[in-house]
Amino acid sequence: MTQTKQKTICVVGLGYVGLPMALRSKEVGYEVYGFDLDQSKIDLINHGKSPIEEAYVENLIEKFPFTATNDATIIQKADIVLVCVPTPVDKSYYPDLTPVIKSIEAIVKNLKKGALVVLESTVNPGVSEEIIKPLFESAGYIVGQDVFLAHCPERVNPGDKKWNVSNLPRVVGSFDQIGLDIALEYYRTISSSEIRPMKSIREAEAVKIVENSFRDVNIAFVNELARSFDKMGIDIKDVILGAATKPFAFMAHYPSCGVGGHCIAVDPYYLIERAKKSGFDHKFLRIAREINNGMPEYTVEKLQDALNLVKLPMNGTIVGVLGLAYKANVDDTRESPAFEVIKHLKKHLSMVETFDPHILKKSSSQSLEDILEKSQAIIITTDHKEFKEVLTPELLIKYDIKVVIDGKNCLDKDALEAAGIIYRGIGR
Ligand code: SAJ
Repeated sequence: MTQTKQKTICVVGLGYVGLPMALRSKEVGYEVYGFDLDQSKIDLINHGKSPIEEAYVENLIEKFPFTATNDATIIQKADIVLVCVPTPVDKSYYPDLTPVIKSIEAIVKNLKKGALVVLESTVNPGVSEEIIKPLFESAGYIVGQDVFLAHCPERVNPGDKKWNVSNLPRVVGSFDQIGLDIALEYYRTISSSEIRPMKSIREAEAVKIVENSFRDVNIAFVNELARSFDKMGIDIKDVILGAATKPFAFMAHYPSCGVGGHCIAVDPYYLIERAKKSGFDHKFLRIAREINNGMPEYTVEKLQDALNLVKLPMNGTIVGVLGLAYKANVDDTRESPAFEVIKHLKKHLSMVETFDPHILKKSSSQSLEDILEKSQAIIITTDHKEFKEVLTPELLIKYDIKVVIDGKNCLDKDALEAAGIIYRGIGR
């Protein structure tokens, strides 16, 4: 513990990744500062309030307060700087490293000599070598002497009650042994699990991209199956649950109205684009992305087929979209398929109502009853517990909801159909 007390941490980027890291570092005894551009976020943190709906953060933020600021000179205090900023893609799905580059530029101007800079943001193999290291060298730093660089890909899983930064296994890579050793000591102080040193910083960068591309292609696999089984009248949820009884060599994934979030929907593009520069085309990753990106439109096609059965046109029908978050029980809308579903509904001139109990500010209705009152048909785009536990046949009949499109296969198909409601899931 004495070692940690001598070290100061500065976290650059106080979001889903940076905030847990700052709080955990304070909890184990480091001196901690946070740097962010968003003044409203800074004010909340400095008043012991969490700017995000995340249990781990909400539990620690009052107990382990730290100073947040938008003054980059705070970085001068740090022995270890963690870069935890977004790595999105632009409209044409091209990687956007602007937040990372801007963060490194601020660090270059304010770094204490001999400090360690760890990039936690997800990037493709090569970013540390080809972009980050040159930014330090062009400012006169000698990497491995004046500054040490490492990569430890974040593994934050929003809403996860079990895994968090205090118990997650991590991987770490660096350009040199000193940088690796400092990083290993830090991460072994904050996490009780394995911290695996990687052969180099490139392997560390590749790990996260591989983890998330693995998930994306497996989701695409079941999304394609869903479209095939819809034509053959096979219930894919039943098939997946059946396959999941196999105790080895099968890992269940589930079809849905789309893949959202700042990880799975984004990370494969980083690898696709970088590999292209080395002359390799990731056909399989590209096709998986196309399949997943096609699910919102497919979901709206299912609504169209169902409305035909009750002689309701898409044009003018009021459709309630239940859920704006990209996954259950979070308030994060990044890359959420709900917005693609809404776009396709509007293309068909449907009237759209929205309700998400975790994101009321962006909802047109402010309660479940309100949206059911207004809607003739509904699409479940997020499987929040507030929907799964409440949307019974009785409630839907009370509000005369004739058609239910279950974009997350989270409702009881048989019960709804027995009540005379037209139910369509994704692959069931
Ligand atoms: N999704 C499906 N079918 C599935 C699983 C997910 O359609 O079988 C959809 C979700 O609805 C969501 C998107 O994919 O829209 C992403 O879901 P996710 O459960 O992967 O959630 P994320 O984006 O929070 O992913 C995080 C990732 N963690 C990190 O990047 C550190 C991912 O690596 C984890 O595998 C994932 O959590 C997890 O396992 O929960």
